[in-house]
Amino acid sequence: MSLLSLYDLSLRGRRDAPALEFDDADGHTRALTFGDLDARSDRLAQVLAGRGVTAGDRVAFCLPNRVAVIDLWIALLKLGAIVVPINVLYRGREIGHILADAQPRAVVTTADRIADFEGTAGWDVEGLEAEAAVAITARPLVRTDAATPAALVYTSGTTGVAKGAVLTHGNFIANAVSLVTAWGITSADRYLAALPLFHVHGLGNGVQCWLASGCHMRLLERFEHDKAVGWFEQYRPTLFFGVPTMYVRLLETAPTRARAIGAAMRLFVSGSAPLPAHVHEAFEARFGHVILERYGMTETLMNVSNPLVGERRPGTVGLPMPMVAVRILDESGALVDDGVTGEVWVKGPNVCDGYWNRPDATSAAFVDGWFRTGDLGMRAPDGYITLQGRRSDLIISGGFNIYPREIEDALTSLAGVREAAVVGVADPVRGEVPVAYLVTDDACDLSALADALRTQIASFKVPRGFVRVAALPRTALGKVQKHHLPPWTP
Ligand code: MLC
Ligand code: AMP
Repeated sequence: MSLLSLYDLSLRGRRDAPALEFDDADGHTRALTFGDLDARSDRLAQVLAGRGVTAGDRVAFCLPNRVAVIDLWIALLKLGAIVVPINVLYRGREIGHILADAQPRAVVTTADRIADFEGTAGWDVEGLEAEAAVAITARPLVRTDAATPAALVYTSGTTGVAKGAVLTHGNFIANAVSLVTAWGITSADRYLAALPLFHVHGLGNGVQCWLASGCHMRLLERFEHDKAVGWFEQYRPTLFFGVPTMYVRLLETAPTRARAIGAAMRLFVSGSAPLPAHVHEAFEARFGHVILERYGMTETLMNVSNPLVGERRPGTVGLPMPMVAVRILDESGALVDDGVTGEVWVKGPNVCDGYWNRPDATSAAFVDGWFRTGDLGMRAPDGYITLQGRRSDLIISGGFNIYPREIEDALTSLAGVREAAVVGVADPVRGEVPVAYLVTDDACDLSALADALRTQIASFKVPRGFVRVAALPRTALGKVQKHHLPPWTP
């Protein structure tokens, strides 16, 4: 089965059913049926084929959430092409690396951003939409199956260089089928989509669950915390997927409004970063709902989830997903006992094929068919898994990943910065924020560093604090001992 055959249960099987609501560029709310989505993506596929896109080609997009992302996703799958999502917050360094690695035929983006993709064909999304509006409605005849790559999703590696996880049609199918089953999603659900569609939480979970179940989706351009309550009240969703920062923001909702939102809701799901137990508890008190926390990765889609029916245990990520096996191993590769911390390894049809162009990274990540997540965890005797950090020094801020090494490299490329060490510091809203410790020339102006970085890397990666130190604490072998850096206060 290809992903498209799964979608056809909705696209062709529920043609006249309302599928999607979104705001167009003029701020008008528009509605589409599943049949409309099928026809729109057929037309867009014809336009893309006319521009030379064929099976196996990579086509990137760098767009905020809008209907064009949905049309593109389905159209590119219909062509057997490989979708490369690019975070809209990415800047020069990040974009340059993805383009050089994925070698996309084109990047679909807004007119104002085409210049950011120098060296690659930039296709203006509005131009594509206008052409598609008058194209013929015919589905291309391209054969795809579970092994066909569907997307190349970049995720930062421990080396600081982002790697493209090759996610197949089969990976997305396995993830969609397990989530729809495990979380009881049906065509009666109403899903409020506020997560960015350029990451797997929004794309691999949100969009897939929607199309596989045939439920209704309200697409928001992005999560804006001052407007979020209004959307919940207006749309009355039954289903919401969010990162912990969104739940922290939602706690500001007045109690009576929160209760009313909770009364219409069936399921709140959290993931992509740890949900603090106190947020879990405060949310239950305010909204009358126990958030269901789950654990996934770009490379594996969803691995572990608290149950829909049964105990959703705060501070844990629950039990392995229906098709996923989980083992926890020590440094020597031996299974650890219950209650003992080790590295989480996973296996299942959800796990990606490997990293694009990176045989070494791929063989380092896979051992005997098991994928090493790099996450540390522990299993309770009743099977519930608790995550306890990572083997690497990944920082997660608002659900976006930050590898210190990438920021350190960007910092040391700036004039006057001799050495840099970046660490994550706890933040009540974003979970963590990055802070930089620097050894610099006397003339180096710390206050200018943030602006200089902003042109190179995404704003969420720009350190919130810059601290000058005489030297970085190092081991005898020269490795920076980040835990010996002085504390930082905002
Ligand atoms: C955030 N910003 C955005 C944006 N999201 N800008 C454009 N589009 C978006 N989608 C920018 C803002 O402009 C601002 O920039 C900064 O981020 C913070 O914005 P805010 O309005 O203060 O937001 P806040 O209330 O803090 O919430 C941030 C957030 C965002 C939660 C909306 O962090 C977010 O969308 N996170 C989701 C990330 C995600 O999907 N991760 C999944 C990865 S997959 P400035 O310049 O002021 O800093 C994965 C696997 C798995 O991890 O298990 O799911
Ligand atoms: P990404 O590379 O963006 O896909 O991020 C994946 C990482 O996010 C995982 O390896 C985990 O470290 C982290 N993560 C995802 N879900 C959770 C969760 N529920 N609790 C803690 N960490 C999580």
